Amino acid sequence: MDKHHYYRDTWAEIDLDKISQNIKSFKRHLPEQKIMAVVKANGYGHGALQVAEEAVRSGAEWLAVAMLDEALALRKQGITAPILVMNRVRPEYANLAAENEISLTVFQKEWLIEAQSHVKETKHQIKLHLKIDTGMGRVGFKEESELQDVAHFIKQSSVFEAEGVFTHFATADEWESELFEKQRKRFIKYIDSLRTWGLNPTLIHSANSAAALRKVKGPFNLVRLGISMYGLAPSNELKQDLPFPLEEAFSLHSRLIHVKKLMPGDTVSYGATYTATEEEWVGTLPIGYADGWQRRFSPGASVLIKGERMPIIGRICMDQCMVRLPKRLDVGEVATLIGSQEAERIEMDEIARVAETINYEIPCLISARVPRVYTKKGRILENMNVILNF
Ligand code: PMH
Repeated sequence: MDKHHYYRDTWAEIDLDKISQNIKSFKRHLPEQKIMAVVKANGYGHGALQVAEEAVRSGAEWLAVAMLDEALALRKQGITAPILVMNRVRPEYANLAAENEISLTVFQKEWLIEAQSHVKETKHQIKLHLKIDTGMGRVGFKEESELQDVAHFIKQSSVFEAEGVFTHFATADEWESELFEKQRKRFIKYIDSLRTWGLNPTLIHSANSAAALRKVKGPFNLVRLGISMYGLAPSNELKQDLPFPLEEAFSLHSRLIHVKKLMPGDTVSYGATYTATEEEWVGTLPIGYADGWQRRFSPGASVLIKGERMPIIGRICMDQCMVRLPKRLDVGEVATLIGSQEAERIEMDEIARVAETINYEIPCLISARVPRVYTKKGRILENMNVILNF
């Protein structure tokens, strides 16, 4: 049996050409900057390995993930590009990271002391990116004195190498943000301080997608691209004024598995929240909240069948949901939940709006139960079905 095959009638399609186009657009937009492709959370639900490969092919020099497990998985699957783990890895695993040529993020002096005590040999230098908290309030050095101690500690150490220094913006996706400017200035000040203490990390990075789209100014040489690489805008505000078009890579599809006629008064799904007012046709799709097609999408979300919009009705169940059809349609008909059919389109942002959340959350939560189909030049390259891949 082909371990990557799938048998269910629901699948996500990831158009790798779109990822490539987005990266190439950024390279034209910011020719002086290196690109770090952020592929944490299984590539925002798109597939970390496939996105990482495509990103590197398209000119990204670096990859970023949130945790060591994600980085090791990429290494195991043959990815050789440099990888940064952006969150805290336990100091006792610093060696494991170094052996796998994985760069780590540091934002605590104690971390360095502990990590050093675990390092038995210095064959592999531990490559570090210093994280500065300039206003995100999440992780990062805040106190100048601590940073100064750390700078000296690293300078004197034969174990550690300060490969990079970075910060993260909290409001880069808002045009009129004072905090954004404050963070930018604070970061530049920290970089200057590091230099006076004799530490000159090669990579200096601050930008996420939003800051990269608006070309944040400073002595920076790398941008960390997540959401925009997948073709989604970081906010509705920035979406109104993009410097180049972003191409959505992710689409979601299913097929009608049942079609029936309702009589006036018949109800649909748990809680009987939908009641037919006339004779109507209803179709069932084999996708539900366990697939990440969340309960809060109904009422509000629609699907496309034969290029026409149709509303999801009643509560979304664990494995299924129902659609009001304009007429009798055949079992097997393709329904697009995110993506295009003929002239109609359902954007990720439409679903995010219905769910009162941000577009980031939607593909991230499309679960492992939904097989991913990878396409390039309109042809299927690979099917990935985690469920059967054991
Ligand atoms: N750098 C860091 C440190 C991040 O946490 C993220 C995204 C990115 C870069 C990429 O940002 P982008 O997708 O806007 O381009 N992190 C998160 C997060 O923690 N929650 O939502 C996005």
